[in-house]
Amino acid sequence: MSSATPLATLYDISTRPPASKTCCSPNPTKARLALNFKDIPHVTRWVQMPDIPTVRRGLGLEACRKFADGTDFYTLPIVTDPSTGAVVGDSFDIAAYLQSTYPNAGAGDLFPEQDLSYEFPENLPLLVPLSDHTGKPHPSYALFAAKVDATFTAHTQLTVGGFPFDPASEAASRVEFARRAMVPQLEVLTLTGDSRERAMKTFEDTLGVLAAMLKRDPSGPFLLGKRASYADLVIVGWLRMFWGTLRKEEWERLCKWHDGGFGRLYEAVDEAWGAVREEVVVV
Ligand SMILES: N[C@@H](CCC(=O)N[C@@H](CS)C(=O)NCC(=O)O)C(=O)O
Repeated sequence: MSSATPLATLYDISTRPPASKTCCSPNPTKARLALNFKDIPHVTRWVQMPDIPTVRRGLGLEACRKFADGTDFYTLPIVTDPSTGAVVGDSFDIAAYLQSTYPNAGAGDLFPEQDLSYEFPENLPLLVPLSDHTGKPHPSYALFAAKVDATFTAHTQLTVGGFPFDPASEAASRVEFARRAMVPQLEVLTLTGDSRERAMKTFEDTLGVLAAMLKRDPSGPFLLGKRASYADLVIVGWLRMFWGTLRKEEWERLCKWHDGGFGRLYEAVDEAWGAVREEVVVV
């Protein structure tokens, strides 16, 4: 690759400066982890939350999510890859694109064969899905990702009080989130005291099934023991959200739940592939 080759770009949601240290949106994180896993040189472009629809439409992409009322929900991540002309606007599609375009790059196969059957906790409320997993490549991974999304989404009320909004768009983002939740102010949703403790306990219990999967191969921190895959990156994308929003003491507890599997997984993935590559000099 010559220095003139334009780099891939990851569009991520801007958070409190420096965003490279505070970013914690789960789906953009999954895309970052996949790009770094594949060792694809790229730059990160931070997008203010209210600008996402304009940026997405400007890149010629339709919305891949809908709000509960059926209207378009414009989201990130997006990855553009000038070496192929690809513009991909869904975290799972990005991982599948990287695997098919760069099969042997970086740490290798993102989708190795493995048993990802995940007994979905039955008591989880059915939420508007973040993605439609049907018809995707790597179907067992797509289904697993959809279930992991639902598992963590059911507990996002715990993240409300701590989200590191970028002050440049914080006021507008709060108004928009309150509108979506149909509450007068976002603060109304913040859990405190006993209700927060109960929510933490339910969260811990719900994560038991995933924790058991992580224990199947104790040779390493990943689902496949020593070998990481996209399934681990999906879990860590979500853990990152809780890393960035829970109180410090709560995050430390989460890391220790179920014999510490989530803490070990987060640390291993973050250390290997978590860094934000704001600029990469290619020679
Ligand atoms: N299915 C999409 C979902 C993407 C998604 O929900 N992104 C969230 C951040 S994690 C977003 O962009 N939210 C924008 C907003 O809330 O306005 C994917 O996997 O990429």
